[in-house]
Amino acid sequence: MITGLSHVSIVVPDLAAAVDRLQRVYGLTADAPQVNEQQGVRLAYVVLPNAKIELMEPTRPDSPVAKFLEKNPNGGIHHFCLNVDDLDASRQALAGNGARVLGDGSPQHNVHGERIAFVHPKDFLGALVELEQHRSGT
Ligand code: CMX
Repeated sequence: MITGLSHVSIVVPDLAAAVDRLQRVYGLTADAPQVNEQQGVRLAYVVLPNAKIELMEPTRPDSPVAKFLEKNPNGGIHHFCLNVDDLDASRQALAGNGARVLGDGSPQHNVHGERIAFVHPKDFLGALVELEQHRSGT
């Protein structure tokens, strides 16, 4: 079951420059950058009361995010992320409704160690959607 909006994710060509710009222009403060080796991204979050803004840059040439930057050199919105209470149940329910949850089912994790999966953009109105299971349900 979908329980809320976790974050909107923007891929940027230069994380430090993006963090600096959000601070200077919008007064938004990002937390310290962290690396998610599995996903090949360095990221920082602006934490808002109801959701986060995630800023990401690739850490290696074969990062999926590097592929996105090749197509969009100035960056842009990459995905948004919905919280789910049970990732396996959501995967199964969505598959039963004809929506493709990407990957072979082997576990993927966000930088906080929570389980994640991605829904094929063509099966969510053209937008890439991440599903994130709350830590309590990991
Ligand atoms: N928005 C819309 N469409 C997108 C997209 C995006 N951001 N990224 C890819 N697509 C489209 C592709 O164009 C492709 O379309 P076609 O089937 O028409 O060619 C399709 O989706 C599949 O993309 P692909 O790159 O060919 O497929 P892969 O299996 O190689 O990659 C994907 C799947 C999209 C999940 C991967 O590229 C990706 O972006 N992974 C997300 C990595 C990420 O954001 N990790 C963050 C973790 C954050 C954390 O730690 O919190």
